[in-house]
Amino acid sequence: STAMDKLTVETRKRIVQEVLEAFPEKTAKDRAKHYEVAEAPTIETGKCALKSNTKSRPGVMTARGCSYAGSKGVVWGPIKDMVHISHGPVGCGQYSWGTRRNYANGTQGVDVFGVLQVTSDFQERDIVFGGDKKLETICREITKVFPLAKGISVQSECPVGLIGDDIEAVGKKMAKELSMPVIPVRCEGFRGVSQSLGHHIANDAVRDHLLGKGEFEDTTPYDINMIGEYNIGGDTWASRILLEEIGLRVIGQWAGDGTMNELSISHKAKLNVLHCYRSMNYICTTMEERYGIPWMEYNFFGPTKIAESLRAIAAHFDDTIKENAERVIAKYQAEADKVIEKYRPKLEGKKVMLMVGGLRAGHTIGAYEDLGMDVISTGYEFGHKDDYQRMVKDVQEGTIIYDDPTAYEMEALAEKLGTDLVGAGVKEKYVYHKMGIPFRQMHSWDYSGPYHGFDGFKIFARDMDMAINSPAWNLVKSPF
Ligand code: CFM
Repeated sequence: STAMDKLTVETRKRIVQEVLEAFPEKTAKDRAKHYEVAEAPTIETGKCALKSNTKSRPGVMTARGCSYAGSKGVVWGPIKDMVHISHGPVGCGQYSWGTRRNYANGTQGVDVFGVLQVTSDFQERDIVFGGDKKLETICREITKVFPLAKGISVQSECPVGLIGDDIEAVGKKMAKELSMPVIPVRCEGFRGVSQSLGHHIANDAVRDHLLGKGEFEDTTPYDINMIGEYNIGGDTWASRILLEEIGLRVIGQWAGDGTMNELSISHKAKLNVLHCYRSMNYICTTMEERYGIPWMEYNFFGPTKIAESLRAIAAHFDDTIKENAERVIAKYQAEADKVIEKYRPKLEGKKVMLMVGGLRAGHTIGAYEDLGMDVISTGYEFGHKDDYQRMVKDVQEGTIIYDDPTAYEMEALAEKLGTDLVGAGVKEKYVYHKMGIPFRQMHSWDYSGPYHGFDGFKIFARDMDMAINSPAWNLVKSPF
């Protein structure tokens, strides 16, 4: 590290302190524990000390979601040939409807059901007398209206747990009556401190109700599962073609554009490749323990990380696969170089501030760097210690890392750091637009995507250029 880097570290530490000074003393002290300014030894060792995965501080605005969001929205929702019931009042399903943009092949409402909002729409009488009878009726209706549905999941909203409904008993009864899995998921929103516990609960429900249940004899030495790939704007498809092109066979997509059967036969795979560690590490360790299937992480954001990941994946297989990987990397590198040549001059040195769920705030750093951009601050909504330990190895010295930052902290930092681009979610987006700061949604990719794979990198580069270099910024003046 150079003298310049040391100066950056000191300046950034001072900026964090200034931002937190606006809080009452107790709050400032608590929030300070959720910050770290990256220095060389931390980056080398990955020993990030910041506090994470704790309750958000009452009275400040957090970007976090809930357990139901983590189960229904993230893990279960994308399994396309099942009907997922948002069980409880209408709002949870209604206001999260269609916002994650996880694409699926098939005919919606006929053999795939992801775009539907199916809810038990609790009324006062359901809260008073219980919703179990209603749930039975809904399950029967689903099999009539959607005869091609392969199963049902019951995604509990808060009141279901509060009033003590026995959805497990309903699930058993209905599974028998309807001859298909009816899977109760105890993902009531009040559980845990964020959507993260919802991921865990959802993984456990998949483990208990689907894992290992399918039959599949026609295996090959090249069978893998893609885990923690959700097909946001087509991400899973852009990833999958690369894995197929190096000669592997994907037998299970977890869960983007995935089917119930794929999850049920996944225990027959030779390797699990894991994109989103945060949301699906649980099922990988379960499959490792139960079936001896090894797992490894990969990162398909930006050509540098894609090439590294393809080599690491190929290393688990024979020379043919390894040679294929080199050929595929060389083929796409030429394309990626053209993309970099076009966009890098317009994006070089731009300062990026990120704040996304539990993976992308770290995983996308390489893609920005491929375009010559600097991620100067980043953090997760709900990451755990192991996520930050992974992230810190990928940041530059002086990068401000924050955990579960409040809306105020983000805005103050964006101003003080002279940020050129903010990447976060829809709750943040319009605040920055009003501040005159370019913004991209890093959850839904706005209306764009995919961003995974070589195909995605082209779109990523174009979108970042479009946001930052739009002539609109010269035509408006923010009054704020
Ligand atoms: Fe994994 Fe995700 Fe993410 Fe996530 Fe999410 Fe998401 Fe996310 Mo939004 S599963 S942790 S709970 S990569 S929905 S597709 S973008 S917060 S960083």
